[in-house]
Amino acid sequence: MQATNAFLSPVLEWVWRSSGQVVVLVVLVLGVQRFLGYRLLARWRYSLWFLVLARLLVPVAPTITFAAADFSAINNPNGAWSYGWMPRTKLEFNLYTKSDTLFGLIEWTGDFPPDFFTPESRAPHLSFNPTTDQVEVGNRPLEPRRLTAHPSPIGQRNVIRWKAPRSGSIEIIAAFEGNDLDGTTTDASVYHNGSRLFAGDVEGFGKPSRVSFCTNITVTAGDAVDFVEGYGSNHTYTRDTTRVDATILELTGVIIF
Ligand SMILES: [Ca+2]
Repeated sequence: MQATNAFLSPVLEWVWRSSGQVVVLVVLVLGVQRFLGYRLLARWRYSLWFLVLARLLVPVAPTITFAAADFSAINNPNGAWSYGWMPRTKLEFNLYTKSDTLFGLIEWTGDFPPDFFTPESRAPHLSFNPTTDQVEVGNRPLEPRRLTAHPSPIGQRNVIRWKAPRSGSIEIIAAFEGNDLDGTTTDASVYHNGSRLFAGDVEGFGKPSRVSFCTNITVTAGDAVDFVEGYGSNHTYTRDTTRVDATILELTGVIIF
């Protein structure tokens, strides 16, 4: 249910805003009619209401893509989405190359050399709960159909990338939340073609730790929007499992009054 709510939330937000636009238009039409009264010719009266009708009939629903809903355990890239990592201080995107099942979760990670990390540490990875039940791995309860990210001990950052399939206006909706009961300490960022649009710190567990971001931008086909998770200002990666909700609304074709 929570996963469904997370998916519907941006949709309902958009519907609410879109409905508000229709209400504003109706009020404007009524205002013009009242102001002009009998001076408003019948054909203009019909034209104004035709405008309202057209607004209601025009297909205005945006294309909505939600990284967790679109998740693939097989393909990377996966349509507009891809999963990968970046070095701590560089914006070099590297695709994850390995997908495996671990503790009931599907995990994407890279083909890192075995001696690249200390024996007890792990490579950066993205995890997805494919079940309809919460999966608990140690202190990390992962809700059904959700994505979490975990950085590496040397600061390699997780990246969920959305690549624009076409040019137009989009709305980016991002949320990052601590997913370790002992308290996550990570940094969250959103980039558009390497320019940072948002930065925040995730500290703690659950909703109190949540940082979120929403904005409208114009993209050209092929542009990259990156949802990035790093090991935070404390430069340690333990307990750094972070839930990532990444949503894109393509607004091209939507009439906005
Ligand atoms: Ca940390």
